[in-house]
Amino acid sequence: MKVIIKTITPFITPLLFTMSFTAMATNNVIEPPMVAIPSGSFLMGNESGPLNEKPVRQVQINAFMLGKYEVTIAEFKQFVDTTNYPMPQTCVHEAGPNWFLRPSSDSKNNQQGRAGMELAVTSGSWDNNSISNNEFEPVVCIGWNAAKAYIAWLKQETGKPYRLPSEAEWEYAHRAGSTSTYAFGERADMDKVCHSSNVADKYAEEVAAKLFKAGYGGRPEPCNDKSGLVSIVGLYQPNAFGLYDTLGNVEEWMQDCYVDDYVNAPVNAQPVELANCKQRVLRGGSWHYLTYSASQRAGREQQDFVGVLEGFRLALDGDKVEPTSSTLDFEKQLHNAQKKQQQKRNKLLDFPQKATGLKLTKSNTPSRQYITLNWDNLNDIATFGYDIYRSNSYFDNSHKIASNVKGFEFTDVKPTNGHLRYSIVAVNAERQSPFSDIVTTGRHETHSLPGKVQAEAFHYSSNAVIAASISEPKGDNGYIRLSGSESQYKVTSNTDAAYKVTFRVFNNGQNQSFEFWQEGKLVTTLTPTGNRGWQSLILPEVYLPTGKNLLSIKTKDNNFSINWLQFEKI
Ligand SMILES: [Ca+2]
Ligand SMILES: [Ca+2]
Ligand SMILES: [Ca+2]
Repeated sequence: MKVIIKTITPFITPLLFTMSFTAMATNNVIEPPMVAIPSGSFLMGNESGPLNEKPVRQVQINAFMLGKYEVTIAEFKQFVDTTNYPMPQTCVHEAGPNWFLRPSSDSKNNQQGRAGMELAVTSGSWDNNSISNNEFEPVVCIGWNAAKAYIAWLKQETGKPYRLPSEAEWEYAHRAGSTSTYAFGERADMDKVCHSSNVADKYAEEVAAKLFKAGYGGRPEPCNDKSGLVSIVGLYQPNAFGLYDTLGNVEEWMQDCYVDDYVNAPVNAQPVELANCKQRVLRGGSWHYLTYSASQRAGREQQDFVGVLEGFRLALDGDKVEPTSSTLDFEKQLHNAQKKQQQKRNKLLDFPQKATGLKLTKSNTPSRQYITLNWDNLNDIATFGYDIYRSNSYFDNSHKIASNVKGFEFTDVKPTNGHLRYSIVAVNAERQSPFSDIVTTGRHETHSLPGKVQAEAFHYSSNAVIAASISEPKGDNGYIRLSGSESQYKVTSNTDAAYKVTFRVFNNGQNQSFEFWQEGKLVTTLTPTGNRGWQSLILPEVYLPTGKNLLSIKTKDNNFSINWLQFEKI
């Protein structure tokens, strides 16, 4: 029989707990499924990590039980419905381009070292916020205090001394015997994180861009866990102890008061407690963060902080707990929800792989030139076709010239004149790969004189970096940077002629010089002078015979920049 408690103090006294032990046991309350964690010892912290993970110490843990999942909304709902506990009605839950920060004129509110930004606290609650979407997701927008109140209620209802885990217990259980940097391995194994955890993955990057115009700096974890936001609990592989979602999904409140290091930390499973504790520890990262290492300590949010990224799971002393019928029923319903979710996810198309091996060939017919592209067949089931992009000069934006091309070859039958660049993108109906490497027609080009030769349209270079200048005119701002290197140009002069040559170069004020070579012979060395910035340097006269000439720019300096060379007949 369910015992209805109308009001309850959030911090229950031991006396009340003792009274409830026999009187209030009930079979109706959902008690979270628990997993037995064996006793043992482990090295907590990371000697090569940040200060707050040091010093590493050996910690002894007695056998205990830990929640198999993060506590869900469905479970938490029982507590709120039964007790009318005054749940927080504001929460940091609304994301935008700056994620959970918003502009603020009060510098006192600055967050995360960002001037003029504060946490976006808006009205929102555990049962009504902008992220939660399913009762089998972990409950969030609760804060540490309401988590404790739920636990006190559950204790009273069940007679079992449920509690929050200590930080030491949590790290021990999360590691489940592993000693690697991450519970699943090392940084090099990061593509595996998506099997076990909901983190800021490639899918999250895509969803964040769509929903919030936000992202993860284009560098999410290199895999797809198919959750853009929070997920229902237990969807990923459990760890060796049978725990789900310790890494990722939502961060988890610990019992411990946050202290900046482990100097005086206990060597057993006891939580750190301080008088007037203001900050509690959070562990395990979330869907919104890049993967946390096994020793990474998070959050230390104010104890009264209420946010959408923080949840919790329960601990219980002992090594065995008989699941109640409502617990079994809850898990059955959860499994149904997981199955449904899994079916949805199976339909999600994966990210196509980036195309490799792109090659360009020119085929000249008397009337016109064709450009043919070829690339590798990666046997990628997520790739349905390829979009083809072309830019008509080095710094023209690229335009899509063909969509969803099947196969591994494409011929551009209408190439424009000039230095074309091609790149391709593997696509399916939902998403696309990053752009492939670029191929260009710019090289192996012969320039007709008189005329302007763009430095970036070289025939050969030992190490030219192509870039665009913001201070040169638009449309003529492509240049190359040479560092102790060379770029060569094939030119054709229509007569034997003397030319005035103008070099458009950048003067960085450090007397950078460059050499102008003709057919393997040094013609002259030039050094820009005067004000810092782009300038035109003139070589008054150089003789070029009819036909092909090989010209070259060489420099011994670093980051020497040249935009173009202009040849005018004298
Ligand atoms: Ca994710
Ligand atoms: Ca978690
Ligand atoms: Ca140029």
